[in-house]
Amino acid sequence: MKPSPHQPSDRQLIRRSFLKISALGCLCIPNFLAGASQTKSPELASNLPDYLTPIDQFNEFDREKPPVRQLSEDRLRACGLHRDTWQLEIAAEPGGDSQIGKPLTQALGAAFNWQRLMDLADQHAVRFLHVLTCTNMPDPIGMGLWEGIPLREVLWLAKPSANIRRIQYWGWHHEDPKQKFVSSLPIARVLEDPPGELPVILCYKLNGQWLAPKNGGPVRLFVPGAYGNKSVKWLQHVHFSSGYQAIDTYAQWKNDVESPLKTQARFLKLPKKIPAGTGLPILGLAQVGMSGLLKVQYFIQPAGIPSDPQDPYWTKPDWRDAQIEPATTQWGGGLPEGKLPEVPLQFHPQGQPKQWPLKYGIAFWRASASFPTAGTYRIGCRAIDANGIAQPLPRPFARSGDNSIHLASVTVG
Ligand SMILES: Nc1nc2c(c(=O)[nH]1)N[C@H]1C(S)=C(S)[C@@H](COP(=O)(O)O)O[C@H]1N2
Ligand SMILES: [Mo]
Repeated sequence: MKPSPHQPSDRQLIRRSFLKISALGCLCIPNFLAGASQTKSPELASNLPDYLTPIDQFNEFDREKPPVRQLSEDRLRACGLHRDTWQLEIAAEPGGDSQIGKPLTQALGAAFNWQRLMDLADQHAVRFLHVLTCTNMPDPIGMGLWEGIPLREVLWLAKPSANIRRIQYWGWHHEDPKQKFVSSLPIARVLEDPPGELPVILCYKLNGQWLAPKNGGPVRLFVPGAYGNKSVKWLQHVHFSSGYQAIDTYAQWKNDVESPLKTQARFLKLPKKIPAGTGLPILGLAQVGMSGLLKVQYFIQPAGIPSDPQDPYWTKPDWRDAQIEPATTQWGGGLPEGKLPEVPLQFHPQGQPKQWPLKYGIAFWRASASFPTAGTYRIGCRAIDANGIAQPLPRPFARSGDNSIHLASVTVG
């Protein structure tokens, strides 16, 4: 199927423009900076943003028409987008040969609901910190503390027994087939986790609050290690399938939907212009993908130097190490006193992270540059993953996660 013509690109969908030139004349990613106190001094980079993005500052995708955030409470109830009315149907794919002992469907009066979810949550609730990123957006959507129960706890209630290779799942979509957004996963990803890997969850809380409709609530799937397209919002249907292909809507739009999260670095706050003779404070954000994060680097060169077509991955500039910020104890994100509510899976019982930077999290980084003469400079940054491989390698292709090198320009004098 071709991408339908009414389908705007991911970049057009984002409601608020993500990269803005702020009133301070600096390149800013507003959602990550909203928590940082703003200052007009040259020490722009001295305050770090919240590690967790406040809920109202997550960027939103408005693919649904009309958008879910505009629906009245009554309408939300009628659509099953309220905790009192939400239902999840779990069945075999019609026409397929998957064998399920106990389909959880509305027709059988057996659909899974909020009360059953909460009963399971008493025993099985887990939390983890994870960045949400769209495949085709250079900057993350937000960094969240997600809570839910492992999806497998619910799938087993349906007594699946044979001919199952994948699950397919989708959410509420105005009952308009053109708006249906289906994703799929290999059944193994749901049933079993390698030690230390995070489970696929039915997610009902973000940053300690019930998941709001605009963030995919009351229940969305959250698939750790994947880009956002696997984390279907307003989840209402799961099918077991013996199919072996990713039938995802997002794949039909020409995306690589099986791509694990990539490691990459971005500038967060960078003045466009600084007086001659002053240093340049640089604040950046790194996204920690499947292969971890060893370090972040930056280069500065006169803007007049032409880019080298023989060096598309910018390996030749004089790269220097930046400094990665250590773990915080004030996580922000609207949590009371910035404290994590209960111990997330990636943390020791005493509350420290088991590793830093957190895999599938973000890390802030800083550098301070000085310039010999006035002029316009090109500045770039990149991440080196824990295997020692520099961004955008080892996976430089588009449509599998944007990790192109972030370039910017700074005028001195
Ligand atoms: N139901 C539904 N879920 C969806 C989508 C969608 O269009 N419909 N888009 C996906 C994509 S491509 C991304 S990147 C994330 C974005 O999550 P957000 O809207 O919470 O930022 O949602 C995913 N889940
Ligand atoms: Mo996306």
